[in-house]
Amino acid sequence: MRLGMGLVGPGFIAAHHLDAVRRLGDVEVVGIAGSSFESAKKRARELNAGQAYASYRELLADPAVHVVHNTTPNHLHREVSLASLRAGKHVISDKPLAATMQEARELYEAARDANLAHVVTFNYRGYPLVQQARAMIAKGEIGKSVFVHGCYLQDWLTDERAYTWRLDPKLGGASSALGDIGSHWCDLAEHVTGARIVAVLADLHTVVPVREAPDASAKAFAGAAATAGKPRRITSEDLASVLLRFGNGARGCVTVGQVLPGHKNDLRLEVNGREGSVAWRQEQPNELWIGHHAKANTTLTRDPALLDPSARSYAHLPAGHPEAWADAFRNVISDAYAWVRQGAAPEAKPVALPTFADGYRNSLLVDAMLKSHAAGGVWQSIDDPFEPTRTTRKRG
Ligand code: SOE
Repeated sequence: MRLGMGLVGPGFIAAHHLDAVRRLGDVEVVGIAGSSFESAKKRARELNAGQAYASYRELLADPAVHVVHNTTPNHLHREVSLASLRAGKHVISDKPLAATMQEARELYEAARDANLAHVVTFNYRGYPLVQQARAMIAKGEIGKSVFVHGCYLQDWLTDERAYTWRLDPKLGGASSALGDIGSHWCDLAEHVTGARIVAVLADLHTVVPVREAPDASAKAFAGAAATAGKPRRITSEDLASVLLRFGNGARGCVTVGQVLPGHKNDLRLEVNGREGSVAWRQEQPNELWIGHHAKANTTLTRDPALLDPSARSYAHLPAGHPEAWADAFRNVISDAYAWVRQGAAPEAKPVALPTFADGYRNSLLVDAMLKSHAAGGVWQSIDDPFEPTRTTRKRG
């Protein structure tokens, strides 16, 4: 059966959702909804994305749409995802799952009980060498993990004339850099190690406390505005350093920032075990560094023939033909549609596919970091009352 997709919120990331879906070959792009009928029509033309709907409710009423991609700004995630689930649609939401921890929990509970696929685009899981690192750790190849560290650094907010809705707590949520990109790192660290972060100690900072940009709707990576606009006071963080403790005893730390010249999309994750280490960098995604103490270190280049069977299906080209961001994104979307085709049964969920449970879990982490900082930089444990990474659900 050909599945139909509808997209709500045709901004920066929408084109990549459409690209990923088209590459699957068996999904029809039915149409898109935006902030107005006019904007939907314009974007539908630009993206060749089927029909334009006057509102997202109209899109949800269309029986040809089976899966909704929610790529709205954060403050609309809850409303659109909840309405989609209630309309019986499978949902693929951009991260963060919602603007607040309470909203994320509400969405997780609604998804858990809905018998529908619910996916959050923690897309960095889709890289073959990320899956390779996960498989190696799960198989004990680096021994007991003792240290998990890295960073997620960008520079697109360096200029004080750069602005984005992500910096407005009403639209982006209380956290900016941590919610936008720290969230990706934490998800990846937990996914790769198979261990939970159980406590955090965070130091947050706003390097650029006043911004002068005319266009509040500017997209990520849009760069500085040509002219200065009215000054806007910024309260959310653009820089963060966080110490971490994992449930398996490992220690960790991560630095996150979006005002760091030269760093474009610099996500790095390293895990040191008692027997060896693995390290991966998003900007060199076809290489996995494998470190040893008493023999030579190696670099594993992405080669389907050399990958663990669990990672192999995430690599599509032979060695020497680099794969990157769009390919990893497509892998996550491909897993999402595979789950939909299996009736979204919890036991059929591809292991690497991030769900609303992971989105909720992630919001608990970001919330704990905000609390840790607000309390003056104290250890804050993660309040995780009901094991949300299990995708159990009530059967109706
Ligand atoms: C902007 O910081 C952004 O687009 C993030 O929102 C994405 O999650 C990340 O993948 C790339 O950078």
